[in-house]
Amino acid sequence: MKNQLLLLLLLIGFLAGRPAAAQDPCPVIPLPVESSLSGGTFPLRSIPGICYADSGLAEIAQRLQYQLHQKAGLQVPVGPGEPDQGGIFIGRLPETEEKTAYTLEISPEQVSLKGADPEAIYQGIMSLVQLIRTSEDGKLPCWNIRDRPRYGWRGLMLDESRYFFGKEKVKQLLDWMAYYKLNRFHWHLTDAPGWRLEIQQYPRLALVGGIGNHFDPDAPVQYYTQADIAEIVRYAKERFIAIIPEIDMPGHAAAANRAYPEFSGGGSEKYPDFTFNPGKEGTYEYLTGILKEVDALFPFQTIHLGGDEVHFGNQEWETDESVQALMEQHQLKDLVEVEHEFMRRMADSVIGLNNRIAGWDEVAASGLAPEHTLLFWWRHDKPEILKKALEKDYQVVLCPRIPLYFDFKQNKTHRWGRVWNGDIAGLESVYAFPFADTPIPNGKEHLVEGIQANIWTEVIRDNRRLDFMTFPRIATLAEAAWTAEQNKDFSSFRRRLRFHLEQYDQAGIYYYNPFDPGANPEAIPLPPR
Ligand code: TNX
Repeated sequence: MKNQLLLLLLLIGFLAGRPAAAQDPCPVIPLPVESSLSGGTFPLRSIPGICYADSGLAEIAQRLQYQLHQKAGLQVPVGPGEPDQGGIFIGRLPETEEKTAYTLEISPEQVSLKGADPEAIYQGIMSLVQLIRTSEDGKLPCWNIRDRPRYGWRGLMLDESRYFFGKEKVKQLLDWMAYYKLNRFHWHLTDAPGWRLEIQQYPRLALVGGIGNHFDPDAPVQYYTQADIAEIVRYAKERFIAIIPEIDMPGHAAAANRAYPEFSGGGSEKYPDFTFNPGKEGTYEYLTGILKEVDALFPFQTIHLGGDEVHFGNQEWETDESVQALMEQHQLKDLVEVEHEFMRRMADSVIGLNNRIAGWDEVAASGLAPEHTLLFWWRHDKPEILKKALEKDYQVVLCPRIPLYFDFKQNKTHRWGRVWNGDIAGLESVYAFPFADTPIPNGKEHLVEGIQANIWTEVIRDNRRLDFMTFPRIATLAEAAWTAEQNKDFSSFRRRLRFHLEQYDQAGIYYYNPFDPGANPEAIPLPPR
């Protein structure tokens, strides 16, 4: 009896201590759709080469070469070649397969990575790099992976108006996004505290509007030149990430109004000069001129016009002569209708530039053409807005405050960060999104392009706190956005996450540690004393 008990204990101990690879489907984050392990290992220390099937894959093969060098310390020559030469083969999946799918087949002789195009193959490269980094003794376990994303839109938004982080930090964020197969970077470049984008026709926007931030209205000017933007757009493109710039209007415009007060529509006591003036013809010319430059800088052909929280500061529209004249001319009965009229005019400019209009969920009521419009549902307390928008056939991205606003707390014991009626954005709820009760009407699922987390920065004022609020929630977001619902399992995710925390340590990232919250104390948004 005693011996049997001992044996049982030994068995339990053995199972608990087995390497993650044998116990879990696969150590990769986000978890692939199908993964299985066959016997044997592929030797990493003597890879003869990387060969690619056709010249259209040469560049992506070089990307793999660079990744192996950077992330695994392996230098491997690259060139055209046939399968079965040994080493790593990069090839095409037949056209009958889904365009976003990739396969990764590892045998003791060869690694074969295939996709329809370089973008799909790139996602497979990220899986391969993660597998290599979790392998031991230079031996890569023989995984067989077939994978494809759940959503086409796997986004992250960064607010650089409230706080400006700059090129190097943004590039680092783009690197981690790519590592986790996130593919949309929504860049909130303008808001009340600062305008962060050079506009050639209106230089004061950056030179004057770029002064200050949420914490200090006199902080020295900070903005991206158009050359900086081009550099970052290129950097993102190499990682198959599209950038969506946001030029927030007609509200959240105080920084622009400091630079060009003639287009201000006024504000409120709490939010002075918060809006552009929708009653002046000149405003439309001015903003359209800005959007033309934005269009030339950002090739993804989607411009986000904001459109949120206009009521925070449009009280002066009530008494502004030009707004009153506009209301009379178009028979607009209240200020909300003025807002919609403004959005329709600006939407015409965006469509005229062959761009898609993106906007916060407020613009769902503006009467914009659904086929040209992408809505960002953020007001989690207003589920009916999402439901109605989908019924009207708007395309949507889901980014509700709870659980996808990363300025919210991730642990109730933290002192800083937002809370909504006691609700926070903890890892487990980020992981579980979309929730079973997220109101998506039957037959409208195809209109949900994907999900996105938003990093607002009123409570973030340095890189350390940005890291703390972003990591590891970025990994959690990625699995929610990529992995099929039936494969999601939070406890498996937590086991795989441990190894990623080590990678954050190696990269010098100050992250929140869910296993040991005291290990990295809360990074606080206060200036050092
Ligand atoms: C609401 S989300 C905002 C932002 C704030 C954020 C803080 C949205 C469209 N507007 O201006 O930064 O809440 O959580």
